[in-house]
Amino acid sequence: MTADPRSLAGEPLDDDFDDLDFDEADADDELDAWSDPWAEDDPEAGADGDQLDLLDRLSLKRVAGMSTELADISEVEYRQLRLERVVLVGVWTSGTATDADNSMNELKLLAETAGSQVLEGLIQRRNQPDPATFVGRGKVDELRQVVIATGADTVICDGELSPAQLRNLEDRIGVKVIDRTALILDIFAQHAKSAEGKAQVELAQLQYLKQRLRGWGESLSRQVGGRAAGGAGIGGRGPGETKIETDRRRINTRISQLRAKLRDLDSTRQTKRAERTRHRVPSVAIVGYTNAGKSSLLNRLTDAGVLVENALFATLDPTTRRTETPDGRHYTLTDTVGFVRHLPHDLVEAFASTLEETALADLLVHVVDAADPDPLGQIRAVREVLASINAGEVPELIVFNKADLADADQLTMLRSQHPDAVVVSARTGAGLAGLRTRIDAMLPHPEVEVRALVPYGRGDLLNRIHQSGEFITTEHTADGTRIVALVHPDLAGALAPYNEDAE
Ligand SMILES: Nc1nc2c(ncn2[C@@H]2O[C@H](COP(=O)(O)OP(=O)(O)OP(=O)(O)O)[C@@H](O)[C@H]2O)c(=O)[nH]1
Ligand SMILES: [Mg+2]
Repeated sequence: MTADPRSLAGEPLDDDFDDLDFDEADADDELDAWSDPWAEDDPEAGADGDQLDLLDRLSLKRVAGMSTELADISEVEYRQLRLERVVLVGVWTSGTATDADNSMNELKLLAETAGSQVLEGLIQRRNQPDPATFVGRGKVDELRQVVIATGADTVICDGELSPAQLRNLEDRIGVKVIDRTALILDIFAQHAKSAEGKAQVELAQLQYLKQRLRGWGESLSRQVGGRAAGGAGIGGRGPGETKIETDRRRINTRISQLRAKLRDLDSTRQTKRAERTRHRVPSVAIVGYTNAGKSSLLNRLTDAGVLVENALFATLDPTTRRTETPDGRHYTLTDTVGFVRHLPHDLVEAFASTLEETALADLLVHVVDAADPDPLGQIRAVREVLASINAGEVPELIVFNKADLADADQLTMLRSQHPDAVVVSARTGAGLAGLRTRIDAMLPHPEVEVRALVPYGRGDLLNRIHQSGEFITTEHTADGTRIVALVHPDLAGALAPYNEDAE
């Protein structure tokens, strides 16, 4: 493999790891000092509704990142991310020291969710990441020393690295280096359960991998092409083809297969959606930062029994449940994948059909973890993703969750910043009645006012009004039920024979 043309040795030590870093002397203390919001397992953790597939999830925990089909593509070099003992590295370019800390803590949670043990965290203050080595070039040796001292087998960088950065760092440090994007993709791969989820994740991984084929180490040297190598395989293009080209071609083939499969799966979803639209069932999408309590809230509101876990990206596959407003109007609630700062673009693209549900919802219930160190930052990050999936215009109801955990000052601050928000605890159930009422108020309301005398034989019509419309008055008479109600046009049509307007 060609070395980076710029020699990395002998660069001036123009930048230092900041105070925040955990340099060798006090590394252990610093690491211990990290506030770890998940450090103590909460004995009540099972209390947010039934979780049908928790055991299933636990038993899946250590399964490596890539699916079997992929192993085929990657006799090459796709590295299964068996992250074991890792050192985290961040470059702090802007924002406060607290922001930098939060970002590293989040990286730590991501790494732990992927199943690795975090040995050390280093952060460097710099105007921008070094184009060749991410951290300053002078710092790479220092990083290498930390890796040796701790016995780490992987370095995880807090950002998206270019292929050249990955290659340079691996060459200089001598262990596997991955970036935040690969880490998130790995968690998604571990957590995907449905056929669609798996295909979406694999697609995103391949897109990511395709850009980085050259970044994956020395075994990707030029292969001896064609017959010289002992006979060209089917599809081999003869002498001179590089292994990278073959791999890229196979990846492209797999990508097309996955796209076709996802299109098929999407048509099933479209059918279901069309059904709901036809019946005028309003839809509410639960969105929010990962681990905010979206699934807990869905369980609380509907007894859905979906997985709740103190882990990032516990939910990947959408779950939709029917529920009703306090006065009996039906609507659907959908829980789906959580967001994160800098959600990898490949993932957003691969999950387009899942995320489309969100863009087409009548209302977004945006769940925010009120006990997080930076809830307002989470709101911004979620809104950015929403805008990127064309859901920026859907009406949004902010729900501050985990009110039982959040401190009173923070809640006061959040309330003043977002006076229209609802404060709840999915754990204790506090505020949920109020939330239902607010959802009801914000759902689209049926627009046609009808006055009709519905004969007693047509209880079905009254039932439809109950489920999709709103009664204003009802009066039982000898000839039937006299009603004034708001309904959708199709139901107004069905009621037309009994209309009393014409009198
Ligand atoms: N104390 C407290 N913990 C909560 C509350 N709601 C949820 N949790 C916990 O927060 C963690 C995450 O909850 P989930 O419902 O899985 O969160 P999510 O938003 O669906 O997360 P992802 O699917 O991973 O994005 C779990 O450990 C829950 O037990 C709450 O109101 N109070
Ligand atoms: Mg969830």
